Amino acid sequence: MRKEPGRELIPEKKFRSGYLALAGRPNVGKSTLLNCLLEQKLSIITPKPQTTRNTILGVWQNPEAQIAILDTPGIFAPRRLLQEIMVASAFHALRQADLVLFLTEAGRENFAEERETLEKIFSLSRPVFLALNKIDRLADKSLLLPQMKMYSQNFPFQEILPISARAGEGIPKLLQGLIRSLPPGPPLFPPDFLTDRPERFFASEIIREAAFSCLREEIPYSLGVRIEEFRENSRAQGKDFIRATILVERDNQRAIVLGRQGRMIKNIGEKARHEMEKFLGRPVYLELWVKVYKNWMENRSFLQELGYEPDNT
Ligand SMILES: Nc1nc2c(ncn2[C@@H]2O[C@H](COP(=O)(O)OP(=O)(O)OP(=O)(O)O)[C@@H](O)[C@H]2O)c(=O)[nH]1
Ligand SMILES: [Mg+2]
Repeated sequence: MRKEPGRELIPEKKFRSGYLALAGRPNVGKSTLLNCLLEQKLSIITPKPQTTRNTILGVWQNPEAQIAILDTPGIFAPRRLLQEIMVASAFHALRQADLVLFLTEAGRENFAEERETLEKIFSLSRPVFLALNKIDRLADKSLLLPQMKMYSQNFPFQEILPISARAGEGIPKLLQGLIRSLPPGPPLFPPDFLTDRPERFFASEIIREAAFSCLREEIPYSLGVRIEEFRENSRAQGKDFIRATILVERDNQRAIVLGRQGRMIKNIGEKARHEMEKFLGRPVYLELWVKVYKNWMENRSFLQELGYEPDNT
C-alpha cells in the first residue's frame, strides 16, 4: 500500500509471486509439467524413474504473476549416496516453496507409498495442490472420482485437478488456482529471467538424457556426466566446443556405453549434439569420452564436484 497526498491508502498493483515446488514419486511427470508450463524444454525427460537429480528452477510469468517453479528429483527410499542427496534436494526445495504441487498418476489406486511423503509435506503448512497426471492414458475415467475422494479424505488439498502434462490438458485451470494461492508481492526475478543454471549444466543433462534413452535398464542409474571443457564459439571450429566424460561404475558398463566398434557412444553423441544445438541455438562440436570411476555415486566430494549438493539447489 502507498499513501498519496490528499488520498486514502491505495492498493499497489495486485501482482503475485512466489516459489512453487513440483513434487512426487519418480516418473510421475514433474519435469514434463515444468516444460509444459514454460512452453520450453528445460528439464530432461525420460521414461525411466530417477531422471531428475538436481532441483531445477524455471520462471513462469504473465502480467499478473510470476511463479518460480522448482522441478525436483522424485521422492523414494534411497539406497545410494547420490539418491540420498537427490531426495534431500527435493525436501530442501519443498521447504523453500510458498506452494506445493504434488503429482501422481491418474487412476493409480495405491497411495500408501505416498502417505508418509504427504504427511511431511503437509507438516510444512503450505497450500498443497494435487495433480492427477497422465489422464490422456487413462482409459477408464470412472477411476478418477474414487481416487480424488481417497486423497481428499486423507489430506486437506487446496485443489485436486486431473491433468495431462504431456498433452497440455487441464493446465489453464491449474495455473489459475496456483496464481490465486500465491502471496501478493513484486516479481522475484527480472521479466526475461528463465533459470539460474548455466548452459554447462544443461549440456551435461542433455548428454545424460541421450545416454538414458539409448541404453537399456540398469546402466543409466550408474551413469554420470562431467563437462571437461565448454568453449563458446571456438575459433578453430566456428562452433561451441564441448568435451565431456560419461562416468560409469564398472568396466563392463564402459564396454556397453562404447558399444560394438564405438557405435553406441556415437549414437549418444549424435543425439546429444542435436538436442544441444536446439537448446543453445548454436552449432556444437561435441567430444565424448567414457571413464570408469568405481563407486562414484558414493563419493561425497566427487558428487559435490559434479554439482550434486542438497543445499546448493
Ligand atoms: N501419457 C503421458 N505420459 C506422461 C505425461 N507426463 C509425463 N509422461 C511420461 O512419463 C515419463 C516420466 O516423465 P518425467 O517428466 O521425466 O517424470 P518425472 O516425475 O520428472 O521423473 P523423475 O525426474 O525421474 O522424478 C516420461 O516418459 C513422460 O513422457 C502425461 O501427461 N501423459
Ligand atoms: Mg524429472
